Amino acid sequence: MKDDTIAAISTAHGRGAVALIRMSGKESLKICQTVFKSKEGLEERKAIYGIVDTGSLKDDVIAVFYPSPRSYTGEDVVEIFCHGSTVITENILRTLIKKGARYAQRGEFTRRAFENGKLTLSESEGIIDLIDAQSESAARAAYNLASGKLKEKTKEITDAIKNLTANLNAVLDYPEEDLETDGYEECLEKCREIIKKTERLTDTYESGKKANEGVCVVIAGRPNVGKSTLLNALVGFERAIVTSQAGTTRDTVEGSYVYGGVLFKVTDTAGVRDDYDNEAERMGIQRSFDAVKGADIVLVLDDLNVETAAEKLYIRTKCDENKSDDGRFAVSGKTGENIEELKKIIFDKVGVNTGGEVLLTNLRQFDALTKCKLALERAADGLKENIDAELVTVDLLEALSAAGSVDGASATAEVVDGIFSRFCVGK
Ligand SMILES: Nc1nc2c(ncn2[C@@H]2O[C@H](COP(=O)(O)OP(=O)(O)OP(=O)(O)O)[C@@H](O)[C@H]2O)c(=O)[nH]1
Ligand SMILES: [Mg+2]
Repeated sequence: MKDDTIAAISTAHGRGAVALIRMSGKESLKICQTVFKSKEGLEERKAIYGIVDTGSLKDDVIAVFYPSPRSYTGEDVVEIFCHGSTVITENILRTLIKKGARYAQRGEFTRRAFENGKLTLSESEGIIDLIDAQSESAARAAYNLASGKLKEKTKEITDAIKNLTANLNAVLDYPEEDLETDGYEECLEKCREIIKKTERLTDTYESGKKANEGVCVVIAGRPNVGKSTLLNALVGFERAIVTSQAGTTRDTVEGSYVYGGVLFKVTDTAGVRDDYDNEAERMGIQRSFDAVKGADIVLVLDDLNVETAAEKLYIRTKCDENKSDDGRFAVSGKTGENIEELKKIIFDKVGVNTGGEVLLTNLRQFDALTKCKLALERAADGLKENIDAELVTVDLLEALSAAGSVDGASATAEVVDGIFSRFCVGK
Protein backbone atom coordinates (compact mmCIF):
# COMPACT_ATOMS: atom_id res chain seq x y z
CA MET A 1 0.00 0.00 0.00
CA LYS A 2 1.17 3.49 -0.82
CA ASP A 3 1.63 6.06 1.95
CA ASP A 4 0.07 9.03 0.23
CA THR A 5 -3.57 9.74 -0.48
CA ILE A 6 -4.52 10.71 -4.01
CA ALA A 7 -7.50 12.72 -5.23
CA ALA A 8 -9.00 13.62 -8.60
CA ILE A 9 -12.18 14.61 -10.38
CA SER A 10 -13.35 11.36 -11.98
CA THR A 11 -16.13 12.70 -14.19
CA ALA A 12 -15.50 14.44 -17.51
CA HIS A 13 -14.44 18.06 -17.28
CA GLY A 14 -17.27 20.50 -17.94
CA ARG A 15 -20.82 21.24 -16.90
CA GLY A 16 -22.99 18.33 -15.73
CA ALA A 17 -25.80 17.49 -13.31
CA VAL A 18 -23.47 15.61 -10.97
CA ALA A 19 -19.71 15.22 -10.72
CA LEU A 20 -17.59 12.72 -8.84
CA ILE A 21 -14.48 13.47 -6.82
CA ARG A 22 -12.55 10.42 -5.73
CA MET A 23 -9.87 9.94 -3.09
CA SER A 24 -7.82 6.86 -2.29
CA GLY A 25 -5.30 6.17 0.46
CA LYS A 26 -4.89 5.87 4.20
CA GLU A 27 -5.92 9.46 4.94
CA SER A 28 -8.95 9.66 2.66
CA LEU A 29 -11.57 9.34 5.41
CA LYS A 30 -9.80 11.85 7.65
CA ILE A 31 -9.32 14.35 4.83
CA CYS A 32 -12.94 13.98 3.73
CA GLN A 33 -14.18 14.63 7.26
CA THR A 34 -12.44 18.03 7.30
CA VAL A 35 -14.91 19.30 4.68
CA PHE A 36 -17.89 16.93 4.80
CA LYS A 37 -20.55 17.38 7.48
CA SER A 38 -23.62 15.17 7.94
CA LYS A 39 -26.09 14.13 10.63
CA GLU A 40 -24.98 10.49 10.36
CA GLY A 41 -21.28 9.76 10.06
CA LEU A 42 -19.79 8.02 7.03
CA GLU A 43 -20.49 4.31 7.16
CA GLU A 44 -18.97 1.47 5.17
CA ARG A 45 -20.27 1.48 1.57
CA LYS A 46 -23.31 3.60 2.35
CA ALA A 47 -24.44 6.72 0.49
CA ILE A 48 -24.60 9.53 3.05
CA TYR A 49 -26.21 12.88 2.37
CA GLY A 50 -24.39 15.92 3.77
CA ILE A 51 -22.78 19.27 3.09
CA VAL A 52 -19.31 20.03 1.87
CA ASP A 53 -18.02 23.28 3.31
CA THR A 54 -14.65 24.29 1.94
CA GLY A 55 -14.60 27.66 3.68
CA SER A 56 -15.19 29.53 0.45
CA LEU A 57 -18.05 27.39 -0.98
CA LYS A 58 -20.79 25.03 0.17
CA ASP A 59 -22.60 22.28 -1.73
CA ASP A 60 -25.11 19.52 -0.96
CA VAL A 61 -23.41 16.23 -1.72
CA ILE A 62 -23.54 12.48 -1.29
CA ALA A 63 -20.43 10.80 0.05
CA VAL A 64 -19.57 7.11 0.13
CA PHE A 65 -16.79 5.51 2.13
CA TYR A 66 -15.28 2.21 0.94
CA PRO A 67 -12.84 0.92 3.59
CA SER A 68 -9.86 -1.17 2.51
CA PRO A 69 -9.77 -3.79 1.08
CA ARG A 70 -13.35 -3.63 -0.28
CA SER A 71 -12.79 -0.75 -2.65
CA TYR A 72 -11.76 -0.18 -6.27
CA THR A 73 -8.12 0.40 -5.37
CA GLY A 74 -8.00 -1.91 -2.37
CA GLU A 75 -7.20 1.11 -0.17
CA ASP A 76 -9.59 3.32 1.81
CA VAL A 77 -11.60 5.20 -0.81
CA VAL A 78 -14.03 8.09 -0.44
CA GLU A 79 -16.23 9.32 -3.27
CA ILE A 80 -18.00 12.65 -3.16
CA PHE A 81 -20.85 13.30 -5.59
CA CYS A 82 -21.35 17.05 -5.85
CA HIS A 83 -23.10 19.31 -8.36
CA GLY A 84 -21.35 19.27 -11.68
CA SER A 85 -19.95 22.75 -12.02
CA THR A 86 -16.22 23.00 -12.58
CA VAL A 87 -16.14 25.86 -10.03
CA ILE A 88 -17.46 23.48 -7.36
CA THR A 89 -15.44 20.42 -8.33
CA GLU A 90 -12.17 22.35 -8.59
CA ASN A 91 -12.81 24.16 -5.31
CA ILE A 92 -13.50 20.88 -3.47
CA LEU A 93 -10.50 19.17 -5.05
CA ARG A 94 -8.19 22.08 -4.20
CA THR A 95 -9.41 21.96 -0.61
CA LEU A 96 -8.78 18.21 -0.35
CA ILE A 97 -5.25 18.82 -1.65
CA LYS A 98 -4.71 21.56 0.97
CA LYS A 99 -5.86 19.12 3.63
CA GLY A 100 -3.23 16.58 2.67
CA ALA A 101 -4.21 14.71 -0.50
CA ARG A 102 -2.13 14.79 -3.69
CA TYR A 103 -3.35 15.21 -7.29
CA ALA A 104 -3.68 11.76 -8.83
CA GLN A 105 -1.83 11.01 -12.03
CA ARG A 106 -3.42 9.43 -15.10
CA GLY A 107 -4.76 5.99 -14.25
CA GLU A 108 -3.31 6.10 -10.76
CA PHE A 109 -6.45 4.69 -9.08
CA THR A 110 -6.45 1.72 -11.44
CA ARG A 111 -2.70 1.34 -11.09
CA ARG A 112 -3.14 1.09 -7.33
CA ALA A 113 -5.89 -1.48 -7.89
CA PHE A 114 -3.43 -3.46 -10.03
CA GLU A 115 -0.59 -3.13 -7.52
CA ASN A 116 -2.90 -4.18 -4.69
CA GLY A 117 -4.00 -7.28 -6.58
CA LYS A 118 -7.58 -6.09 -7.22
CA LEU A 119 -7.14 -6.17 -10.98
CA THR A 120 -4.77 -7.88 -13.37
CA LEU A 121 -3.12 -6.17 -16.33
CA SER A 122 -5.58 -7.46 -18.93
CA GLU A 123 -8.50 -6.46 -16.69
CA SER A 124 -7.00 -2.96 -16.38
CA GLU A 125 -6.70 -2.83 -20.18
CA GLY A 126 -10.36 -3.80 -20.36
CA ILE A 127 -11.26 -0.82 -18.20
CA ILE A 128 -9.37 1.68 -20.34
CA ASP A 129 -10.86 0.08 -23.47
CA LEU A 130 -14.34 0.44 -21.95
CA ILE A 131 -13.76 4.13 -21.32
CA ASP A 132 -12.42 4.59 -24.86
CA ALA A 133 -15.03 2.39 -26.60
CA GLN A 134 -16.49 4.01 -29.71
CA SER A 135 -18.75 1.17 -30.73
CA GLU A 136 -20.76 -1.62 -29.11
CA SER A 137 -18.34 -4.26 -30.37
CA ALA A 138 -15.50 -2.39 -28.67
CA ALA A 139 -17.47 -2.08 -25.44
CA ARG A 140 -18.36 -5.79 -25.48
CA ALA A 141 -14.77 -6.89 -26.11
CA ALA A 142 -13.60 -4.47 -23.40
CA TYR A 143 -16.11 -5.79 -20.89
CA ASN A 144 -14.94 -9.35 -21.51
CA LEU A 145 -11.40 -8.25 -20.68
CA ALA A 146 -12.42 -6.13 -17.69
CA SER A 147 -14.47 -8.96 -16.23
CA GLY A 148 -11.52 -11.32 -16.32
CA LYS A 149 -12.36 -13.61 -19.25
CA LEU A 150 -8.89 -13.36 -20.77
CA LYS A 151 -7.37 -13.72 -17.31
CA GLU A 152 -9.21 -17.03 -16.89
CA LYS A 153 -8.03 -18.29 -20.27
CA THR A 154 -4.41 -17.35 -19.70
CA LYS A 155 -4.55 -18.88 -16.21
CA GLU A 156 -5.68 -22.16 -17.79
CA ILE A 157 -2.61 -21.93 -20.03
CA THR A 158 -0.14 -21.04 -17.27
CA ASP A 159 -1.58 -23.76 -14.99
CA ALA A 160 -1.23 -26.32 -17.76
CA ILE A 161 2.39 -25.26 -18.45
CA LYS A 162 3.20 -25.50 -14.73
CA ASN A 163 1.68 -29.01 -14.60
CA LEU A 164 3.59 -30.05 -17.67
CA THR A 165 6.85 -28.73 -16.22
CA ALA A 166 6.21 -30.62 -12.96
CA ASN A 167 5.47 -33.77 -14.96
CA LEU A 168 8.65 -33.45 -16.90
CA ASN A 169 10.65 -32.91 -13.75
CA ALA A 170 9.18 -36.13 -12.34
CA VAL A 171 10.69 -37.87 -15.36
CA LEU A 172 13.95 -36.11 -14.57
CA ASP A 173 13.87 -37.10 -10.92
CA TYR A 174 13.11 -40.80 -11.45
CA PRO A 175 14.91 -41.78 -14.64
CA GLU A 176 15.62 -45.28 -13.25
CA GLU A 177 11.88 -45.99 -13.23
CA ASP A 178 11.98 -46.26 -17.00
CA LEU A 179 9.48 -43.43 -17.30
CA GLU A 180 11.41 -41.60 -19.91
CA THR A 181 9.82 -42.58 -23.21
CA ASP A 182 6.27 -42.99 -21.85
CA GLY A 183 6.59 -39.76 -19.89
CA TYR A 184 7.87 -37.90 -22.91
CA GLU A 185 5.01 -39.03 -25.12
CA GLU A 186 2.47 -38.02 -22.57
CA CYS A 187 4.21 -34.68 -22.09
CA LEU A 188 4.29 -34.11 -25.84
CA GLU A 189 0.57 -34.70 -26.09
CA LYS A 190 -0.09 -32.27 -23.25
CA CYS A 191 2.22 -29.71 -24.80
CA ARG A 192 0.32 -29.94 -28.08
CA GLU A 193 -2.97 -29.40 -26.26
CA ILE A 194 -1.60 -26.21 -24.68
CA ILE A 195 -0.35 -25.02 -28.07
CA LYS A 196 -3.87 -25.46 -29.48
CA LYS A 197 -5.38 -23.58 -26.57
CA THR A 198 -2.92 -20.72 -27.02
CA GLU A 199 -3.53 -20.68 -30.75
CA ARG A 200 -7.29 -20.41 -30.25
CA LEU A 201 -6.58 -17.17 -28.41
CA THR A 202 -4.02 -15.73 -30.82
CA ASP A 203 -6.44 -16.49 -33.68
CA THR A 204 -8.94 -14.01 -32.17
CA TYR A 205 -6.59 -11.05 -32.50
CA GLU A 206 -7.51 -10.00 -36.05
CA SER A 207 -11.15 -9.86 -35.11
CA GLY A 208 -10.50 -8.38 -31.66
CA LYS A 209 -8.43 -5.55 -33.09
CA LYS A 210 -11.22 -4.64 -35.50
CA ALA A 211 -13.86 -4.88 -32.77
CA ASN A 212 -11.78 -2.65 -30.51
CA GLU A 213 -10.17 -0.11 -32.82
CA GLY A 214 -12.53 -0.25 -35.77
CA VAL A 215 -12.21 -1.46 -39.35
CA CYS A 216 -10.05 0.55 -41.70
CA VAL A 217 -11.88 1.12 -45.02
CA VAL A 218 -10.04 2.94 -47.83
CA ILE A 219 -11.71 4.35 -50.92
CA ALA A 220 -9.41 4.30 -53.93
CA GLY A 221 -9.76 5.00 -57.63
CA ARG A 222 -9.02 7.33 -60.49
CA PRO A 223 -9.88 11.03 -60.28
CA ASN A 224 -13.53 12.09 -60.50
CA VAL A 225 -15.04 8.62 -60.08
CA GLY A 226 -16.97 9.77 -57.00
CA LYS A 227 -14.72 8.76 -54.09
CA SER A 228 -15.34 11.85 -51.98
CA THR A 229 -19.07 11.72 -52.70
CA LEU A 230 -19.06 8.10 -51.50
CA LEU A 231 -17.18 9.03 -48.32
CA ASN A 232 -19.76 11.73 -47.60
CA ALA A 233 -22.62 9.30 -48.20
CA LEU A 234 -21.07 6.69 -45.89
CA VAL A 235 -20.39 9.07 -43.00
CA GLY A 236 -23.64 11.00 -43.46
CA PHE A 237 -22.37 14.56 -43.89
CA GLU A 238 -20.28 16.69 -46.25
CA ARG A 239 -16.92 15.61 -44.89
CA ALA A 240 -14.87 16.02 -48.10
CA ILE A 241 -14.94 18.65 -50.82
CA VAL A 242 -16.62 17.51 -54.03
CA THR A 243 -16.30 19.30 -57.36
CA SER A 244 -16.63 18.28 -61.00
CA GLN A 245 -12.92 18.88 -61.45
CA ALA A 246 -10.62 15.86 -61.60
CA GLY A 247 -7.97 16.02 -58.88
CA THR A 248 -10.10 17.77 -56.25
CA THR A 249 -8.91 15.65 -53.31
CA ARG A 250 -5.20 16.18 -52.70
CA ASP A 251 -4.80 14.54 -49.33
CA THR A 252 -6.34 11.68 -47.40
CA VAL A 253 -9.61 12.62 -45.67
CA GLU A 254 -10.96 10.54 -42.78
CA GLY A 255 -14.47 9.97 -41.48
CA SER A 256 -16.26 7.19 -39.65
CA TYR A 257 -19.59 5.43 -39.20
CA VAL A 258 -20.91 2.61 -37.05
CA TYR A 259 -22.65 -0.41 -38.60
CA GLY A 260 -23.77 -3.53 -36.75
CA GLY A 261 -22.17 -2.16 -33.58
CA VAL A 262 -18.76 -1.96 -35.26
CA LEU A 263 -16.79 1.24 -35.95
CA PHE A 264 -15.70 1.72 -39.57
CA LYS A 265 -12.95 4.28 -40.17
CA VAL A 266 -13.15 5.43 -43.79
CA THR A 267 -10.34 7.14 -45.68
CA ASP A 268 -11.00 8.99 -48.93
CA THR A 269 -7.90 9.36 -51.09
CA ALA A 270 -6.55 11.47 -53.92
CA GLY A 271 -7.50 10.06 -57.31
CA VAL A 272 -4.62 8.17 -58.94
CA ARG A 273 -3.39 9.42 -62.31
CA ASP A 274 0.00 9.66 -64.04
CA ASP A 275 -0.50 13.17 -65.44
CA TYR A 276 -0.82 14.87 -62.07
CA ASP A 277 -0.93 18.67 -61.93
CA ASN A 278 1.81 19.43 -59.47
CA GLU A 279 3.94 18.28 -56.53
CA ALA A 280 1.04 18.47 -54.04
CA GLU A 281 -1.05 16.11 -56.14
CA ARG A 282 1.90 13.75 -56.62
CA MET A 283 2.38 13.58 -52.85
CA GLY A 284 -1.35 13.08 -52.38
CA ILE A 285 -1.29 10.12 -54.76
CA GLN A 286 1.63 8.63 -52.82
CA ARG A 287 -0.54 8.91 -49.69
CA SER A 288 -3.32 7.07 -51.53
CA PHE A 289 -0.96 4.13 -52.10
CA ASP A 290 0.16 4.19 -48.45
CA ALA A 291 -3.45 4.28 -47.20
CA VAL A 292 -4.37 1.31 -49.36
CA LYS A 293 -1.52 -0.73 -47.88
CA GLY A 294 -2.74 -0.18 -44.32
CA ALA A 295 -6.40 -0.95 -45.03
CA ASP A 296 -8.54 -3.84 -43.84
CA ILE A 297 -10.70 -3.43 -46.93
CA VAL A 298 -10.31 -1.31 -50.04
CA LEU A 299 -13.27 -0.06 -52.02
CA VAL A 300 -11.92 0.08 -55.58
CA LEU A 301 -14.06 2.43 -57.62
CA ASP A 302 -12.75 1.52 -61.05
CA ASP A 303 -10.22 -0.63 -62.82
CA LEU A 304 -7.34 0.74 -60.75
CA ASN A 305 -4.68 -1.85 -60.02
CA VAL A 306 -4.48 -1.76 -56.24
CA GLU A 307 -1.60 -3.48 -54.51
CA THR A 308 -2.69 -4.52 -51.05
CA ALA A 309 -3.02 -7.54 -48.82
CA ALA A 310 -6.42 -6.19 -47.74
CA GLU A 311 -9.81 -7.39 -48.96
CA LYS A 312 -10.91 -5.64 -52.13
CA LEU A 313 -14.41 -4.74 -53.16
CA TYR A 314 -14.94 -3.50 -56.72
CA ILE A 315 -17.68 -0.93 -56.99
CA ARG A 316 -19.41 0.88 -59.82
CA THR A 317 -20.27 4.46 -58.84
CA LYS A 318 -22.83 6.97 -60.09
CA CYS A 319 -25.41 4.24 -60.70
CA ASP A 320 -28.10 6.91 -60.93
CA GLU A 321 -26.55 7.93 -64.24
CA ASN A 322 -24.43 5.01 -65.30
CA LYS A 323 -26.83 2.11 -65.84
CA SER A 324 -24.48 -0.31 -67.61
CA ASP A 325 -24.38 -3.39 -65.40
CA ASP A 326 -20.85 -4.80 -65.43
CA GLY A 327 -21.30 -7.20 -62.52
CA ARG A 328 -19.77 -4.87 -59.94
CA PHE A 329 -21.83 -3.72 -56.99
CA ALA A 330 -23.40 -0.40 -58.00
CA VAL A 331 -23.96 2.59 -55.72
CA SER A 332 -24.76 6.25 -55.98
CA GLY A 333 -23.14 8.51 -53.43
CA LYS A 334 -25.26 11.33 -54.81
CA THR A 335 -28.71 9.77 -54.31
CA GLY A 336 -27.74 7.37 -51.50
CA GLU A 337 -28.82 4.35 -53.57
CA ASN A 338 -27.38 1.08 -52.18
CA ILE A 339 -25.29 2.83 -49.52
CA GLU A 340 -26.86 0.85 -46.63
CA GLU A 341 -26.46 -2.34 -48.68
CA LEU A 342 -22.80 -1.45 -49.27
CA LYS A 343 -22.31 -1.05 -45.51
CA LYS A 344 -23.75 -4.52 -45.01
CA ILE A 345 -21.50 -6.02 -47.70
CA ILE A 346 -18.44 -4.42 -46.08
CA PHE A 347 -19.54 -5.63 -42.64
CA ASP A 348 -20.03 -9.21 -43.89
CA LYS A 349 -16.76 -9.21 -45.82
CA VAL A 350 -14.54 -8.15 -42.93
CA GLY A 351 -16.33 -10.54 -40.56
CA VAL A 352 -15.83 -8.92 -37.18
CA ASN A 353 -16.67 -11.17 -34.29
CA THR A 354 -19.19 -9.23 -32.24
CA GLY A 355 -20.33 -12.10 -30.04
CA GLY A 356 -19.66 -12.74 -26.39
CA GLU A 357 -16.42 -14.62 -26.92
CA VAL A 358 -13.17 -13.37 -25.40
CA LEU A 359 -10.96 -11.62 -27.98
CA LEU A 360 -7.39 -10.38 -27.85
CA THR A 361 -7.73 -6.67 -28.52
CA ASN A 362 -4.21 -5.34 -28.50
CA LEU A 363 -0.76 -6.10 -29.81
CA ARG A 364 0.72 -6.54 -26.35
CA GLN A 365 -1.60 -9.46 -25.56
CA PHE A 366 -1.09 -10.94 -29.03
CA ASP A 367 2.72 -10.67 -28.81
CA ALA A 368 2.84 -12.27 -25.38
CA LEU A 369 0.72 -15.25 -26.39
CA THR A 370 2.54 -15.64 -29.71
CA LYS A 371 5.83 -15.78 -27.80
CA CYS A 372 4.28 -18.35 -25.49
CA LYS A 373 3.13 -20.44 -28.45
CA LEU A 374 6.55 -20.33 -30.15
CA ALA A 375 8.30 -21.40 -26.94
CA LEU A 376 5.78 -24.24 -26.53
CA GLU A 377 6.44 -25.34 -30.12
CA ARG A 378 10.17 -25.48 -29.37
CA ALA A 379 9.41 -27.50 -26.25
CA ALA A 380 7.24 -29.87 -28.32
CA ASP A 381 10.06 -30.32 -30.87
CA GLY A 382 12.44 -31.09 -28.02
CA LEU A 383 10.07 -33.65 -26.56
CA LYS A 384 9.60 -35.27 -29.96
CA GLU A 385 13.33 -35.60 -30.38
CA ASN A 386 13.84 -36.84 -26.84
CA ILE A 387 16.26 -34.09 -25.91
CA ASP A 388 17.29 -33.48 -22.33
CA ALA A 389 14.34 -32.67 -20.08
CA GLU A 390 16.30 -29.78 -18.61
CA LEU A 391 16.49 -28.12 -22.03
CA VAL A 392 12.78 -28.64 -22.65
CA THR A 393 12.14 -27.04 -19.27
CA VAL A 394 13.97 -23.89 -20.39
CA ASP A 395 11.45 -23.48 -23.24
CA LEU A 396 8.54 -24.24 -20.96
CA LEU A 397 9.66 -21.59 -18.47
CA GLU A 398 9.93 -19.10 -21.29
CA ALA A 399 6.40 -19.96 -22.41
CA LEU A 400 5.22 -19.56 -18.83
CA SER A 401 6.81 -16.16 -18.48
CA ALA A 402 5.32 -14.98 -21.80
CA ALA A 403 1.80 -16.14 -20.90
CA GLY A 404 2.20 -14.71 -17.39
CA SER A 405 2.99 -11.26 -18.78
CA VAL A 406 -0.55 -10.98 -20.22
CA ASP A 407 -1.86 -10.44 -16.72
CA GLY A 408 1.16 -8.79 -15.22
CA ALA A 409 2.90 -11.56 -13.29
CA SER A 410 5.99 -11.16 -15.45
CA ALA A 411 5.29 -7.91 -17.30
CA THR A 412 8.12 -5.39 -17.27
CA ALA A 413 7.74 -2.03 -15.48
CA GLU A 414 7.93 -0.32 -18.88
CA VAL A 415 4.95 -2.26 -20.19
CA VAL A 416 2.96 -1.54 -17.03
CA ASP A 417 3.80 2.19 -17.25
CA GLY A 418 2.72 2.21 -20.90
CA ILE A 419 -0.67 0.73 -20.08
CA PHE A 420 -1.54 3.11 -17.27
CA SER A 421 -0.38 6.17 -19.20
CA ARG A 422 -3.31 5.54 -21.58
CA PHE A 423 -5.79 6.26 -18.79
CA CYS A 424 -7.35 9.59 -17.98
CA VAL A 425 -6.94 11.36 -14.64
CA GLY A 426 -9.49 10.18 -12.09
CA LYS A 427 -9.63 6.54 -13.21
N1 LIG B 1 -24.73 11.59 -60.87
C1 LIG B 1 -23.80 11.35 -59.96
N2 LIG B 1 -22.72 12.14 -59.90
C2 LIG B 1 -21.77 11.87 -58.97
C3 LIG B 1 -21.89 10.77 -58.07
N3 LIG B 1 -20.80 10.77 -57.28
C4 LIG B 1 -20.04 11.79 -57.66
N4 LIG B 1 -20.62 12.48 -58.69
C5 LIG B 1 -20.09 13.66 -59.33
O1 LIG B 1 -18.82 13.38 -59.88
C6 LIG B 1 -17.94 14.47 -59.69
C7 LIG B 1 -16.70 14.03 -58.92
O2 LIG B 1 -17.09 13.61 -57.65
P1 LIG B 1 -16.05 13.45 -56.46
O3 LIG B 1 -16.78 12.79 -55.36
O4 LIG B 1 -15.39 14.74 -56.18
O5 LIG B 1 -15.02 12.46 -57.13
P2 LIG B 1 -13.59 12.00 -56.58
O6 LIG B 1 -13.38 10.61 -57.01
O7 LIG B 1 -13.50 12.28 -55.15
O8 LIG B 1 -12.62 12.96 -57.39
P3 LIG B 1 -11.12 13.40 -57.03
O9 LIG B 1 -11.10 13.91 -55.64
O10 LIG B 1 -10.84 14.45 -58.01
O11 LIG B 1 -10.25 12.20 -57.24
C8 LIG B 1 -18.75 15.54 -58.99
O12 LIG B 1 -19.24 16.43 -59.92
C9 LIG B 1 -19.87 14.77 -58.35
O13 LIG B 1 -21.03 15.53 -58.15
C10 LIG B 1 -23.05 9.97 -58.18
O14 LIG B 1 -23.26 9.01 -57.46
N5 LIG B 1 -23.98 10.29 -59.14
MG1 LIG C 1 -12.23 13.44 -54.05
